[in-house]
Amino acid sequence: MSKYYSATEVATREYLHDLQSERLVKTVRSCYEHIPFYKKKLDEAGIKPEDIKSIDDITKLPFTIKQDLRDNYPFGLFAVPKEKLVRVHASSGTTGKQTVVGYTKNDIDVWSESTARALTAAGATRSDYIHISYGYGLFTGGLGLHYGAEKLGATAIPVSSGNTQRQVQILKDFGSNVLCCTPSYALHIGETIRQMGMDPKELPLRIGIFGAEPWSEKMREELENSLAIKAYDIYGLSEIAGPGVAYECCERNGMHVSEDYFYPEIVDPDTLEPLPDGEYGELVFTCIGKEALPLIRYRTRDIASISHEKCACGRTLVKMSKPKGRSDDMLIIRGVNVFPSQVEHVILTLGMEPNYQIIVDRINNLDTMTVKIEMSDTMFSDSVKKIEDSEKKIKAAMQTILGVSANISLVEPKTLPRFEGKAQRVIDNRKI
Ligand code: DLL
Repeated sequence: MSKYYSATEVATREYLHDLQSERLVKTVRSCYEHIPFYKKKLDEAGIKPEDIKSIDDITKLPFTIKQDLRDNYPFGLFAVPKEKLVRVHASSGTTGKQTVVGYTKNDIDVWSESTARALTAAGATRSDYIHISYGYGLFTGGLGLHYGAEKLGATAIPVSSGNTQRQVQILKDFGSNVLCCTPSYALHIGETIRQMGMDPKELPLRIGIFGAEPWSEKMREELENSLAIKAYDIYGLSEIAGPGVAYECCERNGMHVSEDYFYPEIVDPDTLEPLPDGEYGELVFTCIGKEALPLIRYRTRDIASISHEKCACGRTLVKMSKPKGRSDDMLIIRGVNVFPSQVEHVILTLGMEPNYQIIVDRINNLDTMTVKIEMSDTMFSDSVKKIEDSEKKIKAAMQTILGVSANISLVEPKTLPRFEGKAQRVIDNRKI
C-alpha cells in the first residue's frame, strides 16, 4: 500500500507550477464572470482576467477578508447557480454573522481527496476503523473527515462529539484505530478512559488526527502518552474547504499544504507584502480548484510560516508550520504580544496538567493576566507551601518566556471546563 494518497503529492515543482498556473487563470476568469463582488473588486484594482497568466501573477490580485463573506451573506459569493450546490456548511464564529460556504459535487471530491491525503499521511489505511468525534453539522470537521475516510476506503465511525463515556465504550467495542477530534477533546477522552478503569494501551487505537485549534509540541507528548498513540496535526478552515487544507506526514515537522487546490502565501499582516520562506506572517489562501466558492487571496488571520525545503517523506508539497495563533487571538498585555500557545508551552514544559484558562482584565487602566492551572491529584495533596512555591516557579517562567508578568492560580483537579469541540481558553474581560 502506498504511503501517498495521490500522485500530485510527489509531483515535480515544475508540474505543480504549471498546474497551479492553469488553475489560477481559470479561477480568476470564473470569479470575474460569475461573482459580481470580484468583478467590481478587479475592476477597481484595474485588473483584467487576461492580466493573470501564471501563478506568479497572484500578487497582482486583491485580498478577500471574512467581512466580505459577511457582507454577501449568505450566498452572495457563490460562483455557481443553486442547482449545482450539493452542500453548505457554516462557521460558528464568536462575533457577527456566520459565514456560509458552499460546495458542488466536484468541490466535495476535492475536499474528500484532501482529507483522504491527510489520513494516509498519518498512516491510516483502508483496513482501519476511523472514529470521528469532530462535530457533525454545519461545522466542517465531522463530515470533512468522514468523506475522506470513505474515499480512502476505510470504515468511518460517525460518532460526532459529546457523551464521552459512550465514545470510550465505542473506541473499545468497535476497535477504532484512528481518532479524529480536537486536541482538547482528545485530552478529555484520555482522562475518561482512565476514569473508566481502562488502560489506553489495551485499545487498538494507534493514530490521532487532531486539529481545528492550535496545539503545541508539548501537547503532542501529553496526548501521545495519555492515549498511547501517535498524534498528527491537521489544519483547515471552512472558507477554504474545511479540514485537510494541510496535514502532517510521518516527519511531523510541518503540514503539507494541498497546494494543487489551495495556494498558500505568507504576508506581512500590516503591509500585506509577501514574506519569504521561514518568516512568520499571515497565511493567505487562494482556492484554485474549487467551483462554488473560489476565494481569492483569503486572509486567514492565522500566523504561520511556509517552507519549500525537501521533506524526507517524499512529498513535494510545500509545508506550513503549526499556526502559532491568530492575529485576532493574540493578546496584547501591557503592550506585549502574547499568544495563548506560548502560555500552554510554559505550563506543559514545567510538567503541569494540560488544563488551563487565561483570564485577562483591565484594573485601574492596567492589563492583568491570570492563568488558572489545574493541579494533578498528587499535587493537590501537597502542602500549601509546596503549592505556593510551584505558583512562584511558574510565574517566574512566564515572566522570562512571555516577557510579561502573570498571576498564577493553581486550582483543584477537574474544576476547569472540558471541551468537546474547540477549546475556549481565553476569557478577555477587557472587551466587555
Ligand atoms: O476548524 C476546520 C477543521 C476541522 C480543521 C477539523 C481541522 C480539523 P473553522 O471552524 O472554519 O474550520 O476554523 C478555522 O481554526 O483559521 C485556525 O485558526 C483554526 N485551526 C484549524 N486547524 C488548526 C490547526 C475548522 N491544526 C480556524 N492548528 C483556522 C491551529 C487551527 N489552528
